[in-house]
Amino acid sequence: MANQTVITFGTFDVLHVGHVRVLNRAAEYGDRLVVGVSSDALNFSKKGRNPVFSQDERLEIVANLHVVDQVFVEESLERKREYVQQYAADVLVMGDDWAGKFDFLNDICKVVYLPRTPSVSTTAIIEHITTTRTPPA
Ligand code: C2G
Repeated sequence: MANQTVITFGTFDVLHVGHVRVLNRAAEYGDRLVVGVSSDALNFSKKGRNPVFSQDERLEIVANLHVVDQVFVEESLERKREYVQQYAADVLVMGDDWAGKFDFLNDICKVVYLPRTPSVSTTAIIEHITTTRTPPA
């Protein structure tokens, strides 16, 4: 089918290769990729800490990836149905850490879970930087 819109969601804080790969693979499911980037408040409620990069910075970074056509702020996990309808998405793609969580949207779009890239996470990068940096003299 032509003109398929794909939607995906994430925080995309401290952008790394796992993020880039899931976005590249998501884009292959359609012709247009829309990305919901978690707000700072949503991120805090999910992870109990503020992201390293603010939501405006994360939106700007993700919007500048060549596979991404449009970005918006994801304010709440509970609003997935509304976002899928608002952006007329035909396919919802998520990493498989969310496997099964969005199957209830199968009535309005195809739901696809992709395997996560192993051994890379924003949390591990923050941990690495925190524990290996040399304190200023
Ligand atoms: N991801 C991946 N491999 C990794 C790390 C992340 O494939 N090693 C994928 C995740 O599965 C997700 C996307 O990259 O599909 C964004 O990951 P996060 O920024 O960690 O997003 P998250 O905080 O899980 O927010 O409504 C859903 C949420 O907004 C998802």
